[in-house]
Amino acid sequence: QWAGPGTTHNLESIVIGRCYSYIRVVNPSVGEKNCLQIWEAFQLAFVNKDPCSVLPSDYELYINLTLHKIPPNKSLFWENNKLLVHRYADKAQRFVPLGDSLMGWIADDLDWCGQTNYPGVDYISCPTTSECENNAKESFWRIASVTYAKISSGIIYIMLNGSSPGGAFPNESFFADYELPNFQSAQVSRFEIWVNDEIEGPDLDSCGTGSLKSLGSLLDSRGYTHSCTDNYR
Ligand code: ENP
Repeated sequence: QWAGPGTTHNLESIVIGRCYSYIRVVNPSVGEKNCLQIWEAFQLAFVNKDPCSVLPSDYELYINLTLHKIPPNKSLFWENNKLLVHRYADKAQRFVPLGDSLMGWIADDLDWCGQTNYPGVDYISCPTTSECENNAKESFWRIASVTYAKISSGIIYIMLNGSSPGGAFPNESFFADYELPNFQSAQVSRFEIWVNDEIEGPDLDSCGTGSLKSLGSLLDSRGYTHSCTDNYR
């Protein structure tokens, strides 16, 4: 029925397992969390519901239960370079991008959506954002992005892809729409932008030109100091 992949099988086991794995092995510094309650809060947002009627606020309990501090200077935002960012971040060892925080770690690469009929979850297909905006995944990442930006502090790092055909900084992006408006200016010292081209890839965009100019202006208009480095090693 829908264009997106259906719910990942064994979702409950994966969510609960990832939660325990995160708090016990990956990043025990976040302290004790109730993984069963976290699963209950997660499924509460979408199970047995119309897959196009899930709002970001439906995940509020999940966000509150998974929340932990992100150390200053450890936040890393990105666009179109997921693999590089997460290899570099090294499971929260070097940086803590949203996908390496508990709320993002649990959901990363999973698919999920509900349906009103039995069994309450659609394992066949899920709506994409072009089919309906208020879908289970989109709403999840929206509230997660807003929350992550709000709790980020110190130097804020942004890693972008200089070989991206649409420009390193797409003007419609989670960063522009949900993160940039939600930084707490009093706790942010400055922005450090890295523009990395793909290995052997084209150099389509770089610091100070094209889409990076727009990002610079957006940061200026909000009064933030920023610097940019091309192909930071
Ligand atoms: P894409 O399209 O390159 O990659 C999206 C994939 O990364 C999906 O598999 C998604 O898991 C997972 N993911 C991890 N963090 C996020 C996320 N944070 N997000 C959406 N998906 C995420 O990434 P996008 O869509 O451009 O998003 C990058 C954004 O993440 C940046 O704004 C960055 O600063 C932010 P799943 O379960 O959906 O398959 C926010 C939105 O941290």
